[in-house]
Amino acid sequence: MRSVRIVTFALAAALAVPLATSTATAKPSADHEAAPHSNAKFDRLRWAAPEGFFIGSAAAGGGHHLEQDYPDPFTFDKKYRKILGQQFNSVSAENQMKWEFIHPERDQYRFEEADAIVEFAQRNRQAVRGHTLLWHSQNPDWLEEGDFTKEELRAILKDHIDTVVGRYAGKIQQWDVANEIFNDQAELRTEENIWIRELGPEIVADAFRWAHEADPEAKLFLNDYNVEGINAKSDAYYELAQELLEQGVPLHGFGAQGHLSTRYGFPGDLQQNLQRFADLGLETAITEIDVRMDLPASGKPTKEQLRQQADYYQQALSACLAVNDCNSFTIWGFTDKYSWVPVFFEGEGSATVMTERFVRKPAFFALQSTLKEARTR
Ligand code: 9MR
Repeated sequence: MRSVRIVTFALAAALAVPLATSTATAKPSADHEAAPHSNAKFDRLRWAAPEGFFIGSAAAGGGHHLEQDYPDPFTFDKKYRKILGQQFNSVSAENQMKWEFIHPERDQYRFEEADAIVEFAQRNRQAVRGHTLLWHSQNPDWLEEGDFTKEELRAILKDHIDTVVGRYAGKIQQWDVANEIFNDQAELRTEENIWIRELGPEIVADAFRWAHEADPEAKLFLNDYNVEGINAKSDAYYELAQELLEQGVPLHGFGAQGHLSTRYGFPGDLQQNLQRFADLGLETAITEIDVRMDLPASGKPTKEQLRQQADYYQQALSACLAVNDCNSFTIWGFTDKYSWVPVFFEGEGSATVMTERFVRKPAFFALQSTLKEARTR
């Protein structure tokens, strides 16, 4: 499915003046995009961050990108790679470690792209978030449509976890072991999720155990969307987390993805929600934040929309910074050029912190100043 991409080049001109103020050399013109990415260390998000705090971005590639008319962003967009390396001290594989990508045939793994991300991260002294091992989506046809016995399926999952987690052992900071296992009614996805459907809910605990055996250093996470606030779905995770911990399952963290929209209010109880997981002894993380909006006919967000977006990013980051052991905050891409949002939500977009031409939006500066403030506290 191809869909319309909203072109927001005009934004560069509109935002040039206010956004250029942080660097003395920035020229107030549409093509000043080269200037703001100065080499000044303190100008970068990763250097603004407090000691031990990880500010990350998805590394764009695979998934919806395969249907767009540009080459693989992480592999081929030099400017994109440069900013990814400079600004962030954590990266997540947007699609490159998902089953359909990394395990396209039963007896065939495809590691090139995932290897490249891990190597890039090591070169740039970045942590890596691994995503993901047990999910209902983006599974290869050979798996979803295969005719396997329960024993075979169990062995397939264990082999996958041993192989993928084992390959990057010691190099992945956090793994999203189980992704989106509850639906929006806060029920376990007992039909959609092949593993839970065929092997029962206990398979979730096994996935954590196998991942832990394969890489005892990696922190193992549950991860989902619409679990930012306290609601039925995050309650379901809270209960599950307690059960797993009581059983001695190596569960270490809870990730709230953070796919927010200005259509809905900011989840004001985010901090309180993260805190209750922290109180269980878990780490927490914001793993995939973006803040989409309904774009006007011009395709260009208004100043007020950008201000509101900056406020959402800032509030989310502040909530994480306020909770002990919320040490990782990842944005789901840093540029609108490669955002999944316009591809999946017609009429919505501008969800990331930089325009398609890498011009920083108010949201970028909101993150930067919030990090700096936390560092100097
Ligand atoms: O950003 C990803 C996009 O490229 C893929 O096409 C899409 C397919 O489902 O998945 C996107 O990433 C998702 C992530 O893996 C899990 N949480 C929701 C993210 C946005 O859909």
